[in-house]
Amino acid sequence: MPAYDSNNVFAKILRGEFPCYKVYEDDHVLAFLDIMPRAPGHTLVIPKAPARNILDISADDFAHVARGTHKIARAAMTAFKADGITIQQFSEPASGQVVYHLHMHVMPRYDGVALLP
Ligand code: DGP
Repeated sequence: MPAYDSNNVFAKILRGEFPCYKVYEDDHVLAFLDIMPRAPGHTLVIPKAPARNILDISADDFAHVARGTHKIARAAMTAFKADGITIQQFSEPASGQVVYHLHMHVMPRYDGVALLP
């Protein structure tokens, strides 16, 4: 697996070099709206620690990501009056990963409504 590359767009967002619509931030994670939403309120939760994907992060650092994802999923249910939540995470090209800084997709879902492609 290639090493972490700090030129990726989410690293630039973390450094403040690229804009984002911030939803939540603490010492360990940042959450912001996905630029290509597959559902209303589609949010990405990323670690501040440099990690290419879930295969490249310590269990301790991932615990912070899990905690942030849990918080965002519950908040999104209320904020977007959703019926459910889909969590997705892609690691490495074979899975469909495009941006190489670990991110959790948090997507509000509605009864009978499919995700956008
Ligand atoms: P993937 O690596 O396959 O999980 O897809 C990357 C996701 O990141 C995709 O849903 C679009 C989103 N994305 C890509 N570039 C940007 C960006 O500059 N800003 C934001 N907010 N989202 C981005």
